[in-house]
Amino acid sequence: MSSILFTIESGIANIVFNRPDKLNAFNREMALSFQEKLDICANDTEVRCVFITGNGKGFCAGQDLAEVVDPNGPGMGKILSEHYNPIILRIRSLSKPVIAAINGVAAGAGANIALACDIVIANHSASFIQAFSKIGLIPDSGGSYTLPRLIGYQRSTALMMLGDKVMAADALQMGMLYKIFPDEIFEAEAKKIAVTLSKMPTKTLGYIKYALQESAGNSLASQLELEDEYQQKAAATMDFKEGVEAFLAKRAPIFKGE
Ligand code: T3D
Repeated sequence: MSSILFTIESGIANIVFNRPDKLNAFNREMALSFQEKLDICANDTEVRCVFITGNGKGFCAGQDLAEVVDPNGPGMGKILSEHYNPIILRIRSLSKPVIAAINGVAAGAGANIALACDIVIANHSASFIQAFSKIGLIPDSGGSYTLPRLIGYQRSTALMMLGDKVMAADALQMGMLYKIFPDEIFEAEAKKIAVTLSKMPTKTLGYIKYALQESAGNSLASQLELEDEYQQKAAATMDFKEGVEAFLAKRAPIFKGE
């Protein structure tokens, strides 16, 4: 069975981590397959939103630890440079919104892949664990970059040193997530967000994503210039034309992502 399930339907690319008996932990094959699927999402103009979730009771338990000690495995030297770093950079550079729908535990690289996504939502049972220190590793997959920017230095240090499990409600309160939903309605509510995004002005959503990411290293003056640059690009899209025409005609806009 494939370690990643992948479909494209009505503008939404669905990526499902599919090693449920291992809580969807990543081995090399799965990491490379995920990169390949993200490349398809980036290049296929039909895709207007990416939706990532896990099969079974977990979202993703990070690196498959059996592979780490496997003499025939990729070896520690390659796991970050060939697996997780390219995944995080692909998610961040994708010019379309990426939703992480956290359906259960997200640990280690699994937690930090989630935090790299643009919109993170979770069910009530979901949890996040910076599990690295418990096995003698430092947080990777961008966690030391994303987490302090989301929840601050103090909380990040505590979570990363102690490796405590954070339930979805606490993660929401800390600022790690956008929304949480009861388990029974999670899938339907998560999909509603994806459907909404898939019908929005896709290029503009990409500019929003890049502007926010670039703000991390910019002065106010540089960010104002950047907003000007992206605003001109957004104003040149067909979707902007459609948005204004629809507003003036008092009708719902039909955005095509062009
Ligand atoms: O170079 C490098 O390697 C650096 C890269 C690092 C990236 C990382 O992600 S490092 C962090 C790796 N992940 C972890 O340390 C988390 C390990 N897992 C856990 O601590 C626990 O499984 C959880 C807290 C996530 C969930 O606990 P629980 O009690 O709900 O489930 P469980 O019983 O522990 O796990 C269910 C099964 O999944 C179990 O298999 P079994 O006994 O039923 O055959 C368990 O072994 C397996 N599993 C869970 N996580 C992993 C895993 N198998 C391999 N690797 C895993 N990471």
